[in-house]
Amino acid sequence: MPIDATQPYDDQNIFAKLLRDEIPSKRVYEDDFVVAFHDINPQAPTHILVIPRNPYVSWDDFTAKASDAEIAGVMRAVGHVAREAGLVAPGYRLLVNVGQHGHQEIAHLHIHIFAGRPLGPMLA
Ligand code: DGP
Repeated sequence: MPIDATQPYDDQNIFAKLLRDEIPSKRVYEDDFVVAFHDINPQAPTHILVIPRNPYVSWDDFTAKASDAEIAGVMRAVGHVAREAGLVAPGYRLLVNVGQHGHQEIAHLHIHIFAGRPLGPMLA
């Protein structure tokens, strides 16, 4: 079920638990700003999620509240993860779902990285 992107942050969401290592994940990268891990239900041969360590419900929450340094740190980390995974030459797609119409299901900001095959003009 898609979430309401305007809801307060709930520290019992799945990605909050994943950050606290209360549920397992296949991590591929982490730094001061983010943790990156494989999506449990991949929609492409490579499907990685990058999430901020700090508690933001959505892209809206993040861009409204995060410092410029944190926004830069998260964006740089996304680029780093894609580069380290060898995705730049073949290419990849970034996606952020927001709220009901965006079909965001987990109420902790996550940036999708899709790759590994030609993705066509749109995923939706
Ligand atoms: P979205 O629709 O943008 O909220 O995408 C949520 C993604 O999160 C979806 O692709 C599946 C993934 N996901 C859900 N639960 C888990 C989990 O427990 N572990 C991992 N690794 N991914 C999860």
